[in-house]
Amino acid sequence: MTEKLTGAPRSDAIAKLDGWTEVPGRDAITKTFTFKDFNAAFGFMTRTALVAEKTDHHPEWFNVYNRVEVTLSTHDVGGLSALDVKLARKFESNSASTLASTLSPAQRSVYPSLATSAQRRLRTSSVLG
Ligand code: HBI
Repeated sequence: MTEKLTGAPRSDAIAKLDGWTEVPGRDAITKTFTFKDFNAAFGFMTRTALVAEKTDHHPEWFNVYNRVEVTLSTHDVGGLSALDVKLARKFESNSASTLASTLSPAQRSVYPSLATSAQRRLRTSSVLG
């Protein structure tokens, strides 16, 4: 059973995350991710949505153009839990690996039909070396 984080375990867990801050008046953490454009932001949301679904733990998020504001809290326990910390880490690793945010418009135009970022990454590395 997931339990709410409190005291030192809670503050230590937040301190180890990169760029997440506490939400005033809520037992939750938040981070705003900024990408090159909407394409990159939505690619990030697409992949992290699949992670959330797989882990059965979901973000509260807001997207406008290249910005994704993410808030994490565990509704079942009414506050921050280890599930939020774990999902925060997955969001961080995903934002770093969002390839669409690194491809130039010219490069991206070469791969309009690639189905997955993995395929895109494979093709790009072979092209870009
Ligand atoms: N996502 N953030 C968050 N918090 C929850 O408590 C939660 C969830 N996703 C699914 C989920 N709980 C299920 O266990 C059901 O309680 C809906």
